[in-house]
Amino acid sequence: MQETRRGVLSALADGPMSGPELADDLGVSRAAIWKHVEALREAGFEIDSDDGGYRLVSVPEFGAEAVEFCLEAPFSVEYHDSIASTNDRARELADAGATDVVVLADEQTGGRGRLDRRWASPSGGIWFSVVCRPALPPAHVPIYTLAAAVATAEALRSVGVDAGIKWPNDVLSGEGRKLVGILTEMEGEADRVSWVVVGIGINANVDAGAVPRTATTLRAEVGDVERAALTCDVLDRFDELRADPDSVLPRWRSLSLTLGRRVRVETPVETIVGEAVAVEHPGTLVVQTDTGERRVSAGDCEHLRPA
Ligand code: BT5
Repeated sequence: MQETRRGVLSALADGPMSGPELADDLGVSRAAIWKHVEALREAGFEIDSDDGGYRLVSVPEFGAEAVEFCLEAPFSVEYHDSIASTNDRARELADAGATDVVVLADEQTGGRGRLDRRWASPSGGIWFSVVCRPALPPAHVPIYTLAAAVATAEALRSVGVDAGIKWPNDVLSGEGRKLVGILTEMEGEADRVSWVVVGIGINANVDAGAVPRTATTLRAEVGDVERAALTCDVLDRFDELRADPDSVLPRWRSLSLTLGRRVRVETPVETIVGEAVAVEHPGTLVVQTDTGERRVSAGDCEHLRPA
């Protein structure tokens, strides 16, 4: 968000203020304050003005400004009411050199899962993709996927959802239904990534009938949520985790629904069945099978009943 505009908002968040006071505080003209207030009104902020000055009445429910208003992490936000896929748009921005940009949408018409599966993304959800340029070798990128799962599961717990993580990247409800999917894509050289796009889809204010039967939504679990606040919470946690990668695995383990379970993991080349006994940097699952320990870095994991 433009800096003066952000200044106007944070001043008004503390209480009403007159145009001249705002102008003085922010070091701009009164006409400039008026222009910024008009722009904020257009973006959905309800700002009253009377003899006492300007008063912030309400903030928009969703959108770039709503998220930038509550965000502490240094991301800028590009918002779309409807877009094919936020990951596709984020990849375009990444190819053009962008970093720390979030592409956010209310609806996706071509949402993608892993292996080009379809991802249902009706209006009312929280569909977004984060463009990052970490100084990492490609083999370490899975830690970003785990960080996104931790950030999302923790944020969902803070709004009352009994969320846990199924390896590697599904956030499930207490009954094991999928609430969130994460799709990480990257480009890079052998020793260093050029960009990483982390796509996160949260079934938020959506009817359960609009997502597959194996899934659920926040509306069905806890009722509608404040989407902008939840998006900010996820992004702030993700930003904190990427700055301290060593904190990801301990937090992931404490949210894990997979460790200690019997699992079947389908990898591109084989099927591994056994007990999930550990997760190791950068996100490798260790499975104890009848023939010994196996380490898996990617695949689809299914939780099985105990043998
Ligand atoms: C995922 O794939 O779980 C990754 C989903 C990532 C979606 C986000 S939304 C923002 C960004 N932009 C995109 O285009 N994508 C990302 P996977 O593990 O392959 O799971 C896909 C499977 O989940 C599908 O085959 C369905 O069975 C199921 N599914 C589809 N839509 C769903 C939904 N809304 N909720 C839960 N499950 C769903």
